Amino acid sequence: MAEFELILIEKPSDGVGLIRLNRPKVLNALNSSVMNEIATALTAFSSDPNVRVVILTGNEKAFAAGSDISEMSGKTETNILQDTGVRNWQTIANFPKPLIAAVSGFVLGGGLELAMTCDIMIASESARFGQPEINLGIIPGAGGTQRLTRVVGKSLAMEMVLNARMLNANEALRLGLVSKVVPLETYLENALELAKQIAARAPIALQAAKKSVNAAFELGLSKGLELERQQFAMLFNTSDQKEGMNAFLERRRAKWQGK
Ligand code: DAK
Repeated sequence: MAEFELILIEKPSDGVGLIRLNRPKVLNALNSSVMNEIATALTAFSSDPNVRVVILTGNEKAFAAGSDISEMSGKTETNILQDTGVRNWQTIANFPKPLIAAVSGFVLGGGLELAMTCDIMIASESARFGQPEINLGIIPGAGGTQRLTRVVGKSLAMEMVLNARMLNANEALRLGLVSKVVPLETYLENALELAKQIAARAPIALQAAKKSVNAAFELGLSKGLELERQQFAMLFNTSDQKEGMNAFLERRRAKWQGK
């Protein structure tokens, strides 16, 4: 894997890759180099058969406090429109394997947008979520008005985007923005345990499942059901489907081969 300066890469357990944002002095503000590194690491993980699930995390104080304001401040409309960095966001959104965000502390602006691009969010009790861009005279630009609204609904999304309202971890849990809130000391451990469990499952089915659930955000019901049916049928072309069903019938544990 390539050398990185602003993220740390680990393989903490069989089948699990971990990306840790590492700009603690600026609360993990996301500048273009960090985004390039995240996209590069994910591209490498996507073709690594030994990685089946990836965790994206920051530190206890901040997952990420947003895009780097010092990098953004002098930009013009043309700079923004021509910014090729948007490709990194697409790489993250299109990452085919399950991606878990383990978040704590500040999850703001582009940081929340990044976490919402992941598939599952596990939060520490200290996590705070917000889209405070309005305080800078801008609006969210990497999905905050779209992904957040689909999760929390219009009225609350409007309050968050128009008035920089923040959510605490329990509010985020109640709204379904995160799937679990755990003590600060164990949030990463918890995400790792979940990642290990998912990594032990049938790999092709995992990718089909991710693709199908994500289609619920992109497609209308009929098209979404059609895509689900196609993905379901495709799995009957894999050895893992035969193995999974035979193992059930023979009352033994399945051995997945990823084919
Ligand atoms: N950018 C740069 N530096 C930041 C930063 C940020 N977003 N957030 C914090 N820092 C830096 C601070 O400047 C400070 O640096 P020093 O002064 O020590 O050098 C250090 O981190 C510690 O921050 P504070 O001293 O402010 O710490 P506090 O605990 O007092 O306050 C805070 C924490 C999170 C409440 C505060 O730092 C804060 O309000 N930060 C800014 C939060 C914010 O406004 N976030 C939204 C940024 S705009 C797009 C992709 C993405 C985006 C848009 C488009 N495209 C692909 C098109 C996203 C935009 C955004 O995220």
